Amino acid sequence: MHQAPRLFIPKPCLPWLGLFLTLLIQAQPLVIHEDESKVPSYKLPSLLNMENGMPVQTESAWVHFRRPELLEMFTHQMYGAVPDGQVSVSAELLSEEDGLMDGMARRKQVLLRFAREGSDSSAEVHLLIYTPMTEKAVPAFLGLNFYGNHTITADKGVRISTAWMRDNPRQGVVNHRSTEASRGVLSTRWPIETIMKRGYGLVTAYYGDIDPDFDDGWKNGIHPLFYRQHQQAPEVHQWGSIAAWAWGLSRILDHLELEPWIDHHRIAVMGHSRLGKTALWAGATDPRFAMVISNNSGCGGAALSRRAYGETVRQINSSFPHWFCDAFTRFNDRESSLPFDQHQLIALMAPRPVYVASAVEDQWADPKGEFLSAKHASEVYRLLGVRGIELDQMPDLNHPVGSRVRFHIRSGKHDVTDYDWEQYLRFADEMLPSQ
Ligand code: GTR
Repeated sequence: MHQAPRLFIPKPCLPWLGLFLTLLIQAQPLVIHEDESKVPSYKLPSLLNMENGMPVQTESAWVHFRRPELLEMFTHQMYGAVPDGQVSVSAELLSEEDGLMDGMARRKQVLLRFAREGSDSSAEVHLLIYTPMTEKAVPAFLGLNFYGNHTITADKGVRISTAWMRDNPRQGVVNHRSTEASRGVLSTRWPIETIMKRGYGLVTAYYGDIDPDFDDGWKNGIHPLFYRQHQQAPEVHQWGSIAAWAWGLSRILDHLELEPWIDHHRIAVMGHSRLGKTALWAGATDPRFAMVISNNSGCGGAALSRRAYGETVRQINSSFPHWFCDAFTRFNDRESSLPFDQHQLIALMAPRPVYVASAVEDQWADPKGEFLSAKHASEVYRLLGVRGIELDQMPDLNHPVGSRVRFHIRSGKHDVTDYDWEQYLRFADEMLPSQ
């Protein structure tokens, strides 16, 4: 009888062989495309059928059954659950000044301190609040920023952040710390004077105050405040950084409920890119946000995962292993087996107004996938008796479409521009009218 040849591997070589095979697998090139013809055929999971197949035909069935079911799936399979834990928050007013911007605006800086009894960890979040000098409380935009509050304005009264930052010498961040040179470097993204003139407040905080944006094994930021004894890292279904930033937005909203010049019933949460993903998750988890704005949020935000166009699930989990919960890696290269897709995330905002904005040169974020999400989510808005997006095709450039779900694709790159803000302000004028 013929015997199969046996491969003899000396025992001491086995660990090296294992390492070699692991490296070989990891070295597989990631298949990333920005080519419409390579989008796999896919079927989106249903919005208006329960997981057991039961149709969802009434507002009550959506509110009480389908919405919680979807929220639960996104929580445990993607963004991660916030663990139980009693964290105390205290607020300290650091400064308050009136009559800024030719007498038009006031500025407040408030420090929120998070602590937990028995834990050495704590976190400090610096809020920057601008409001117009009106006599009544105003609606406001709330958004996290990428490099500290002082980068959104040249206003010298704004404290320079001392927190850890991603290095960026061009923007005045050296050795992971901001310098005076970083003041105002991102001001084009925050047209504060226009926002004030239009009668809105603007509230921001540095996202790294809540959780520094790097994979540090979960030692810093807000996560350790929630650990049980001897716990070192979040569990497989527990929160990543995006969920932590979104949690931080909700805590800021708690504080805004106490701010006399802000109408906390009319807060639009907005964010760009990874912070656009964060704004969407904040809107999904906290219905107190009256409006949600996603600017170029892409993969893990507004873009449909199943299209695998531009950034994919594997790519995002590899580049940013700390953004989502560990369970999300199970869907690397397996987008079609995700039990949900991002149109369902947008639908979690319904019937609140939601704006999804794309840019034509931001193919990495898959503008078409962002449009399709917004469009499909509109099915739930219809069920709830309001209009979303009725259009089937991507609209022309710089031509916003939709009612309570609105979308535009503008010319230009991955960024937040005056054009974007003009649309958000108009949307807010329409959807957050004064009471
Ligand atoms: C990219 C990432 C995107 C987006 C962006 C950003 O590197 O691939 O998902 O979030 O960063 O936040 O600027």
